[in-house]
Amino acid sequence: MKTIRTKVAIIGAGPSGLLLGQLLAKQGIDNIIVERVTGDYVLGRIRAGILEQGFVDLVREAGVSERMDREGQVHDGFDISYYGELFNINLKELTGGKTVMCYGQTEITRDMMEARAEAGLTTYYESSDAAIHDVTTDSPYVTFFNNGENYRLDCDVVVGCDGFHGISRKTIPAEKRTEHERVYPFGWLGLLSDTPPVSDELIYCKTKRGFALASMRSETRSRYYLQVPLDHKVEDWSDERFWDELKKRLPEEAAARLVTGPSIEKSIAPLRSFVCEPMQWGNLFLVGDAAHIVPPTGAKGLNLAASDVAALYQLLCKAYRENDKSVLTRYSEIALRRVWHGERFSWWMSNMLHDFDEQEVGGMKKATFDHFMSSELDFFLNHREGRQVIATQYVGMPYESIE
Ligand code: RFL
Ligand code: PHB
Repeated sequence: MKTIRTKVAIIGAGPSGLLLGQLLAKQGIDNIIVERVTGDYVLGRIRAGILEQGFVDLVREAGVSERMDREGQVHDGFDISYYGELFNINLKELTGGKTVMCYGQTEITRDMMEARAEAGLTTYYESSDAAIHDVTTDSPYVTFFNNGENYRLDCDVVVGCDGFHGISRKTIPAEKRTEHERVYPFGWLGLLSDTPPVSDELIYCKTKRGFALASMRSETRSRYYLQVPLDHKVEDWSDERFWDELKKRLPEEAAARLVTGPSIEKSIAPLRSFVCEPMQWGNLFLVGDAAHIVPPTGAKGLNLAASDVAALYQLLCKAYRENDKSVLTRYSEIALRRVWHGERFSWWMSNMLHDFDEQEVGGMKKATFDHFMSSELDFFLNHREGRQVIATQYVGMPYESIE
């Protein structure tokens, strides 16, 4: 067994782990990341596209923003198509100047991986059997198997950045955590293509055929999503079928402009709301998808991961500066306050924008109660106050500052 030591052991080299590692290293707090798969595999996952200002600021603070600042697109607003009628949510005007940045999770992850390698910081990719030990003592450690060798990583704290299916959350005994969950009766089928986006702004579409989203990665790369039933498989959806269905869900003018082409990635993601409370146990701290999941409709998943990182980063800096780890007990409470905001907004946006299944009643199709309730969106879109409520939450709630 090879024994190594660091201050902060991080499980998972997704955006949460890489961002925290980079920020800590800049403050001289050494850390080691243990990742299950290869770097290329991590980069193959096509996920988020929308970054809140808080995330952008953190990336700048981590010193990894050069390419994002050059290539990321600032979005002043987005559109919602409500049964074909287009409403603009002008974020900048409705929030007194706030905007979001469109820059893919793949790109930001690549930038952080490169910066980490350049700074000579250690990441053990392709590590199996990671296990977390003794987190209720002052000498926790992580064991794993890498490149033919067993490792023991001694540390002060362990940070679980290993996503929803990781081991960190499950290390907390079941009786010490409460899990809240809601699954939705549909998924999102995503398609990435090297075609110009159909619009400068994102378009969230509520239609009788189900939800659709027109998003993008650059001026030449588009990302589209369709609401599909949970039992559908990617193989059921040829590119041609996807484009045909998308055209039917986009507002007419956009559909007429749509440029189609071969997909470069296509995948189905189930939608889930999930929160684990508390987000810490002894010297183990959960960050990002390891502790909470939101449906992608509000573009909040990665952004909530970033606010967790911001809170834990500040608390760790304070703990090392003052040589007093007791401040770390505040982490879960601080992080969860913002997480629940994001959960509620994502749940609300999902309920408003999707088409819920119809029920058979007395031999006739009747729209469900949920369907009628989602007409609340009509009210929000037709009132400035309503659009302002959406905009304020879309750009993201401010981060709590830690004294
Ligand atoms: P990740 O990205 O899942 O990374 C976890 C890492 O941990 C590794 N791992 C392990 N390592 C070692 N040992 C183990 N036992 C391990 N188990 C797992 C994994 O290999 C992986 O590398 O979690 P992280 O870092 O917390 O990041 C979270 C974000 O990825 C996620 O919240 C967002 O992608 C959610 N999301 C969106 N968020 C936004 O803020 N804006 C968006 O526009 C947005 N769009 C989306 C999304 C997620 C989507 N899907 C597919 C779920 C769109 C989609 C379609
Ligand atoms: C994306 O571009 O992948 C994206 C954008 C906004 C969302 C979800 C996903 O709400």
